[in-house]
Amino acid sequence: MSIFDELTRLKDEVTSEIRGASTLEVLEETKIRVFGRKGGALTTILRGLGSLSAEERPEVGRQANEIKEFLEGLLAERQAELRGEALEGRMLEERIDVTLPGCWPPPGRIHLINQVIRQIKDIFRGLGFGVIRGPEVETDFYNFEALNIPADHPSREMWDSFFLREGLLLRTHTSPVQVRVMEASEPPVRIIVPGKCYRRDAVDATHFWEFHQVEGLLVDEGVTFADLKGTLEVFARALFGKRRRARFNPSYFPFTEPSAEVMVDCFLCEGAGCRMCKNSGWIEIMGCGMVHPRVLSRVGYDTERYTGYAFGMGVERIAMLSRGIDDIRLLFEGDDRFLRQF
Ligand code: 2U9
Repeated sequence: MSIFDELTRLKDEVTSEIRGASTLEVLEETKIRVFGRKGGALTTILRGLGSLSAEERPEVGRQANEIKEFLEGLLAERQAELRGEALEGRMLEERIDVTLPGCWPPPGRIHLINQVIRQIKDIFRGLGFGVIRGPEVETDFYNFEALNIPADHPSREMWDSFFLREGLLLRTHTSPVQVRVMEASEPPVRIIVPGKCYRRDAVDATHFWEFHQVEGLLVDEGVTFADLKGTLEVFARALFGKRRRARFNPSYFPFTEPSAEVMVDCFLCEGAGCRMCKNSGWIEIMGCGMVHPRVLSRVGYDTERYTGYAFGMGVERIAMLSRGIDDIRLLFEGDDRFLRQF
């Protein structure tokens, strides 16, 4: 076979190979086989030009180069075609429907405890009380001494505490904040103090080592137990319903005298007796009393001129009563299946 026939055959063969290449990989193999520097069919022919006779060389060279250019053009064309097809395939495969509804990040919500705190705050704001917060780490003085709870006095047993280093502890109630406010200002004082408190209580359905309180304090000239009763009855009705009645049972706290626990008639059975009120018709919602004169004089208030009342409630208790929850631990577990109900 003459060298010209060989060139023609190569051209025909490679042309149909390129046209028939179904993938870029197959095309690449063909390219290497024909144009590869080492052992490429066309490369070998071009390299061999030197050994041809002087008459043959120019014509063979011309034809070989022509074929080279032709095949290179064809290869590039087919490559572009295959690339286009591959891209189209990927576009089809990865097509997204932008009209489908997106996935919705669940919006956060306010924890039930903070919902109840807000409710309580709103009611007392409407009655002219300011809202104050204070430190959760306290000194023995502010948590106990200033509140007429001396060291070694049996009444300290009412508050099992978490003690920190050197006389510091986690506050067992928010009362130290009221002491600090009284120290810093003269009457009239009219505040409520919401916040977290800590007690070393054994955990059960109604006790947890951390909990929330809202306490209140009002000090002014001429404040009486009647003001306390009227205010807390208004509060109880705002929270538990217009028809509620409040009752005050005698109690004891070192920082108030006299002291009382506040009962409302059961909002479930209207006082007839049920599981909620343990058949008594009444539910205890908070404690209160007239601020002990010793607490007032400790902060330098003139006890001849000023009297005051104070009250305190456990927010978890209020939340559980009003929402029918029977285990306080549910409020601290952070399980959204429970919390999202509220
Ligand atoms: C000052 C003076 C008096 C706050 C008061 C109560 C009654 C009370 C309990 C309710 C449930 C605590 O969370 S609980 O266990 N609290 O019954 N708290 S009077 O008296 C004060 C506070 C501060 C300076």
